[in-house]
Amino acid sequence: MRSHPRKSSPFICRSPRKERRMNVIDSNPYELLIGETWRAGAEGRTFDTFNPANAQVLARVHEASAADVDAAVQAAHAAYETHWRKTTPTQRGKLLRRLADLFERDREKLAWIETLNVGKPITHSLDSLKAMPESLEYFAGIIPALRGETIPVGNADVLNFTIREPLGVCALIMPWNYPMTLTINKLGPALAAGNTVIIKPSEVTPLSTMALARLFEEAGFPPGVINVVNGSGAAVGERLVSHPLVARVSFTGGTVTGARIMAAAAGDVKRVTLELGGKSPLIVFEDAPLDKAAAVAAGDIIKNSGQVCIACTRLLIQDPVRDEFLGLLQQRLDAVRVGSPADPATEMGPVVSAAQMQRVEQYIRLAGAEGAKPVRHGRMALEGEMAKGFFVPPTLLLNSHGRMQSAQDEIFGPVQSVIGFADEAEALRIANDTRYGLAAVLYTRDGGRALRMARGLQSGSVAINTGVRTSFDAPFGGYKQSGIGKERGLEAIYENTQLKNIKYDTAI
Ligand code: TXE
Repeated sequence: MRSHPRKSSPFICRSPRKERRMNVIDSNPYELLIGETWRAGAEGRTFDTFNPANAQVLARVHEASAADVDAAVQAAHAAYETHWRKTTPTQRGKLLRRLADLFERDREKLAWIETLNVGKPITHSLDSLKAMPESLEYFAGIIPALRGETIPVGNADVLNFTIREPLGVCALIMPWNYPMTLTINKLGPALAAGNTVIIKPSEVTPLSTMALARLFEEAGFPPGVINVVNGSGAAVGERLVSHPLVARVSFTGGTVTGARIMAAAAGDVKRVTLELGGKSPLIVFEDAPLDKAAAVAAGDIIKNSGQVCIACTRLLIQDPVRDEFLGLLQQRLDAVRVGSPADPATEMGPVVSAAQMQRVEQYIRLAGAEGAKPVRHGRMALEGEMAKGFFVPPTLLLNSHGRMQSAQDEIFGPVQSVIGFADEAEALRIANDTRYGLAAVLYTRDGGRALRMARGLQSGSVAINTGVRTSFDAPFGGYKQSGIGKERGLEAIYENTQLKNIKYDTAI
């Protein structure tokens, strides 16, 4: 039995009506999950986590010490060696399906927690969690795909074949923009492949993961298979990534942090999967359905306040249709309701933190200084305590060009640079002129041009005449400094394994 079980849900406001008050407070700090115990950090330190819509403290969370990180790794290693690596695909599949059912049962509650801690409008939180049970079931279902093959080698007496094996202990380091969906996306394939895990949520948004962690035990996962440690990247994250018993690190976050993690993991040649930043182009040719393209452009800036790695934050518009396209886009952005994430009518909430708000505002000022023209849109409804929230309105940086710093750096807020181009060659040149390569969208009715562009774009995902929307069953990952490796789909489960070649001389 795990120690200190909570008697009831720590989230005291369960009904949507009450939650509109935006105060979900547990007087006890959230504990760490290490092996079979829920416990405080060994050094007794805690940190606060906030509601970005009103800057109020939501809860306190125990911070892991170096000794706690080591204990979590030891627990995950022991669980892997003693039993988890020997489980059958059916046993692992059953547990993942049970977790999927429990997630579905608690989906609304988890969505509210995400809304309170991240600041996403509740309609968006509910929508983004909808596919999570199916994602867990998908990974349960593809475990039997972990097969090897027989290889006809030169000697007829020799049987040569491959088997896929798990890696061992995996560290899952999470960002703050989609804490719940990204955790599920990493957790599903890691466990399906037979690894044990340690999750480190972002210190900015730990709450929904802590609520999810309560379901692991209920689903029947044995102690040590899933562990959760909280704390800063510099202390807890770095310790985890450099631990010799950690075999693989899967990280989603900023490119600078990704490079640090890669360097820390290099010491003992750990596997790394890095899903990093982006500065994705949306390219609109003169023959495009402009209204549809404007809807996708507006959606990308509004959704999660633009804090989405695949958001198209560079709008490349062919010169003859620039004014018409901008008119349509600005009309949409002017109508966006910015306000309380708990209100179902709200389309855009705050950004995640005061630091992120300052960073975004700084970039808007920088764009002005570089010669772009920042124009703010949206209808802000910020009454009462929300006046203290971290809100930034949807902002277009008109008259930008591709080499401006504001058009090169990932801003991670509701901001888009608007850049003109004359022809296909120029569009491709500007689109590829960035250190990132995560996603690209293009709108044109010319099929040949669409395919030429899709081939030429240096990007891990390309969407033609539709927005980029990731799904759990299709591979996702960046080119260039947007990352290494693939998540989701079959590739994700392979990424969590290593391939062994065995040969056997049958003549002996
Ligand atoms: O993320 P970090 P931050 C981008 C976005 C944003 C910028 C900075 O541009 O403005 O990153 O955000 C942990 N060893 N994205 O600073 O630093 C950290 O504790 C191990 C893009 O919040 O990348 C957290 O759990 N771990 C993005 C996680 O890494 C470390 C999503 C992410 O933190 C660590 C979020 C270390 N040395 C931000 N340092 C996307 N790709 O979707 C930090 N961490």
